[in-house]
Amino acid sequence: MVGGLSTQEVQFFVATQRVFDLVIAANRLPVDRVVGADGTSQWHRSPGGLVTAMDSVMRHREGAWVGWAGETGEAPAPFEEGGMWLHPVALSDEERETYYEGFSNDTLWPIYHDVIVPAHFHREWWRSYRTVNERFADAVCQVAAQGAKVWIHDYQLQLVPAMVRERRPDVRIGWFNHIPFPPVELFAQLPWRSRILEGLLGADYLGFQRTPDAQNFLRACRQLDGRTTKGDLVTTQDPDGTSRRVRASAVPISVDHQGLEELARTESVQERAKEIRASLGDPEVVMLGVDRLDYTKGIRHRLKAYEELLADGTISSPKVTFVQVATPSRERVEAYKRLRTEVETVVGHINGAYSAIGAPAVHYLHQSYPRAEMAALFQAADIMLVTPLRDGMNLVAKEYVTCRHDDGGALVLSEFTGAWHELRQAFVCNPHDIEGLKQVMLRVMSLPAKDKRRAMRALRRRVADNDVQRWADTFLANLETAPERPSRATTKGA
Ligand code: GDG
Repeated sequence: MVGGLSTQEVQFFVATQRVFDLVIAANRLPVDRVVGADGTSQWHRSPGGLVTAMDSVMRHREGAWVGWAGETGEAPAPFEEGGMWLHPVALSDEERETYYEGFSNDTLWPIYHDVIVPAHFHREWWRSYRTVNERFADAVCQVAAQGAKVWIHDYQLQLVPAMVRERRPDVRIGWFNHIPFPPVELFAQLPWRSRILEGLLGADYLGFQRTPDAQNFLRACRQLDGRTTKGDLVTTQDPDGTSRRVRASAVPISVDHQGLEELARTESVQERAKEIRASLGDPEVVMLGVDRLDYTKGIRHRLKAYEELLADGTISSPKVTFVQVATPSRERVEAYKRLRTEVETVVGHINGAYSAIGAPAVHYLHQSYPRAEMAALFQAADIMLVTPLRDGMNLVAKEYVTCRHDDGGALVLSEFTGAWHELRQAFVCNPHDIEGLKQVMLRVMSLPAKDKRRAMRALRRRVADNDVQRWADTFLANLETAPERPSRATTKGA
């Protein structure tokens, strides 16, 4: 008997099911079910940073993806879609509230994003998080071939690494955190902090967006649980008493540079970009924001800066026009409902005060768009405003740069994004500093085109060199070479 499953059980699974050498586990499958007017249903790609990145990675690899299909109740049977084996995990109505909206999005998300809104702690949310993580671990074990690589994603599944290890010590386990890992002072607030560290330390390799995130994790292991760390390695003991080392380091995520640039170069996208500018009334300056409607993204801050510039007469609409795409997100969580009301009130206020008939000062779009439309919007924008208060990476910044094959446009980027650690030629801002943000906007508007082009060329080189395939290759190579289990096993309590 090894861990939770006997060798015979593992062999039974491997012999009777479709199993894979690479298994992805993420909260959501990369697809949503869309039911047509005739009642037939189809699977469409779901939006969001993780899916955007992993979808292009998996197009070049064979593997299975374990995740929730987005509807509560019984899980659909596993199926193949776009060359990938999708293995749905069920969530009940209650689990959606407690594991997903509760513990993941109302406890962990705020704690991991500098407590921009207060985090809520409920023991029943934690119990549900554990139960759902067990279910994910079971599903992973069903589709993992002997010795497979298991790549677990994000804050919703932090207990899965240890749960998989317990059941299947034969597989190699990696985990990647798409969001920041908080400083120890914030992480320490979590009543279940040690259980989360134990869960993560079930992995062989832990990947983070930035080195400071990995360092926060290592510090938490040292300061909260007294574990030994050396460089990027932390020593842990498995439940059977075996001592192991786990590596925790930075592997910054990126975008499918080639694929997206090809899309942006198509004639239809370039035509559409012109059309967008024309329908905005051919303004002198188009500023653009594209975000999930999330309080971490600094949408209110950039609106405030824009409003103040209009109010003090430094700029005027429609000469300068602002387009904000705010993709619907987590709409059942209270903090997100409040944010939506706030943003829409501010937009209404700005438009009431500064619009002309047929020319709103802010074009606010609470909708989701096809990728080609996003590429056209990026090309239509003179200034891209990426102003999060805290963001693991921010793929929108990298997508904008990728779509600017004309070397046009300018990227204003918050210093609190992971992207800023790589995209140093962007025009940096501190979104909390509204005065500073206004100055950056004005500076970019008045800067000579040749200076902006030089900055854009450098940004584009950076993203082209570090694309999403390179990110995935590096992660998987790190997982491959992560410290092996030392041969000398210690006994419990030794
Ligand atoms: C998390 C972390 C990290 C948005 N609206 C539409 C649409 N999107 C796409 C964007 C981009 C993605 O969604 C959003 O990615 P971000 O990175 O900006 O942000 P999160 O969703 O918060 O992602 C983040 C990321 O994971 C990856 O590790 O960078 O820090 O928070 O790709 O283009 N795509 C389409 N229509 C939309 O309306 N097609």
